[in-house]
Amino acid sequence: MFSLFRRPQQIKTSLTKTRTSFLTRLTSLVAKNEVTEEFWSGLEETLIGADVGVETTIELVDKLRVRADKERVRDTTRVQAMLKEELLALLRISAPQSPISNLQSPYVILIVGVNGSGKTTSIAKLARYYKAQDKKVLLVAADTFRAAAIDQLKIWGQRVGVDVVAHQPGADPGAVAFDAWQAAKARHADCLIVDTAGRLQTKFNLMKELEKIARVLQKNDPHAPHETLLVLDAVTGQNGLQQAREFKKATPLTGLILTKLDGTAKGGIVFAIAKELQLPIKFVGTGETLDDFAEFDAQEFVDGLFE
Ligand SMILES: Nc1nc2c(ncn2[C@@H]2O[C@H](COP(=O)(O)OP(=O)(O)OP(=O)(O)O)[C@@H](O)[C@H]2O)c(=O)[nH]1
Ligand SMILES: [Mg+2]
Repeated sequence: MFSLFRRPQQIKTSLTKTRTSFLTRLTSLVAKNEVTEEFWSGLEETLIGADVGVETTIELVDKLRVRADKERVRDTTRVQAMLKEELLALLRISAPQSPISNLQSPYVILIVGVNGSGKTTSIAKLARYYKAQDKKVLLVAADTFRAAAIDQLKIWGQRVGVDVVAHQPGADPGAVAFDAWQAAKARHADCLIVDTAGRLQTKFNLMKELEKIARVLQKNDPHAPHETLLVLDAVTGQNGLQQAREFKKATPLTGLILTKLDGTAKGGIVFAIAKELQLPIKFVGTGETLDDFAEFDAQEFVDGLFE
């Protein structure tokens, strides 16, 4: 939809590392041209190697075997085509992007994730994304745990040209969020994006803090936050999936931002995430600059793996 934001082939380009390793292995399997036991176990290894995950891989390959039997498929290239179809089907839960409704002003997006996953950078990218749609965006520095985190968000705010609401380091993140919501209302902002801490003394504290921020926002608007997006670093692969499970237990997530797709050969994690968490991937980070951000597109993603 907002094509001004998407460079052609952006997702495909960011998948270079994943494709190089996945497609090389797949191509040599398919070249043998025989659907044998060895072929199936090779396919399993290839998928697990791309970090599709053991559970998701086994289910996928079982499904393909049943289909191949039923449709009397002997040809490996046909199996490859079936694999592409099944991978795409796994991603079909991906919801449409998050259109900002004028009815929910401000539209509140809470950004959560472990430290270093790319939250603050993604917030800057997201701010720019909505700004490009003529939305007025306000950022909230609710990661008050690290002094540098507040400064970092302010610098991004300046670069993107959006205001940042911040308190002193160590301040109560709930109080910052409360004030920021009031400021957003007074300034007629369309969208409020909340940066949160990725690390506190304990994981328990972190989850409690996220709950508290949400609760405080709800004092202003019972429907806030309208979105809670988990930022996940694709490089961390299956560990990222474990983090996602923990966040999902603590906060009602509405979707994911998958960062650093450009830095990993394990882009197959996308399938494990979709399958296991049943959460849509809404955006992907494809590099370190503001431009390196795209709406997730299942078709482009799967095409990018095979071409
Ligand atoms: N290559 C690449 N690097 C990224 C991407 N997104 C973020 N990064 C880098 O990842 C590092 C951490 O990003 P931050 O945005 O500071 O992460 P954070 O989650 O806010 O970290 P904390 O505030 O410590 O919790 C930075 O060096 C970013 O430039 C991406 O899509 N691709
Ligand atoms: Mg940060």
